[in-house]
Amino acid sequence: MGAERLRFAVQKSGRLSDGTFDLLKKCGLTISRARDNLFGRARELPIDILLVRDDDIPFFVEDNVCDIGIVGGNVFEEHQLIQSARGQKAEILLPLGFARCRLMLAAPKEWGEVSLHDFEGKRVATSYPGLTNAYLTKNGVGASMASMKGSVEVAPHLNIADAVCDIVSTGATLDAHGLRPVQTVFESEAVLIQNKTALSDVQQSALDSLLIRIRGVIASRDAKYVMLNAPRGAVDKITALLPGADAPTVLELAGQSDQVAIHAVCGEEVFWGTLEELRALGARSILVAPIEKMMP
Ligand code: PRT
Ligand code: ZN
Repeated sequence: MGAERLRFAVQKSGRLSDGTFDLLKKCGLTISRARDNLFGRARELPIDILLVRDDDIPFFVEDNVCDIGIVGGNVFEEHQLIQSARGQKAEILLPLGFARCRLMLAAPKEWGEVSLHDFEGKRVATSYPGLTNAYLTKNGVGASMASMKGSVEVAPHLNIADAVCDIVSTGATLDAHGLRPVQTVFESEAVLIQNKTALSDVQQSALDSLLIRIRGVIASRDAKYVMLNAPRGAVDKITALLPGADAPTVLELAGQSDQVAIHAVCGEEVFWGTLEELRALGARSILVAPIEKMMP
């Protein structure tokens, strides 16, 4: 990897990789992969990609093997807690809004209705002993941790632990193993992390370009361009309903002085319910169009 290129660690394949490569594509980057499938290279910016397991990404960024990386917030924060003796040379640059999940304490259904304090004195199986223990301690609960790399949900059946603290998305895995979620310990999403040491000018300018593009992709993800016609008297009420829109454009319709066209960029998702409310205020010919690119 050239020192004059930004070195970027991403997950080779798994729950982060689709979101990561989709993001890079939307940033206008085409990645050509080497035959060993370990390295990639962006054509449009001086960026080298290292394709690795997610667990290695915080180490690579911290040890300056790579300058930046994308990893789950859960994995990064756990790394920071457990590896704090290493000096924490990595930090979060930007949350990315994909691979959302929750780290949750869960108990066997036989426990019935339980609260956090029922974990007192119990043994909790988890791949996140740092985050779990910190959360329980902060809430005045003393429990012991059974560290496991995977298959955490089977631990109570095997009598390795009384309860678990694991990543939950839909909750189906917990349910299938007779476990019920009790408390969220950590809300996670993919994060862009960076090594704290200074970059070369070329690397810094590649990172600056990448960040502008990523911010643009995130801003336009839920954003919609909304166009509608409405009675002039309803403009205030209608613009108040448009989610996350500031300063819409209001234009008089040709030949109809009591009617206007309203155009607005909505920064948040536009739901069907909102369209019904707009219609009830007299809005007609409502169009909601996706926005492909946006630069604040
Ligand atoms: O091979 P490599 O080491 O790179 O990948 P991995 O197998 O360690 O990780 P991977 O790809 O499974 O997950 C990467 C990251 O995705 C995690 O660190 C989280 O930040 C995020 N993520 C999002 C998830 C989930 N959703 C998820 N559902 N990680 C894991 N799960 C698992 C969970 O562990 C449990 O087994 O899915 C199951 C629960 O799912 P539900 O839908 O049944 O609740
Ligand atoms: Zn992993």
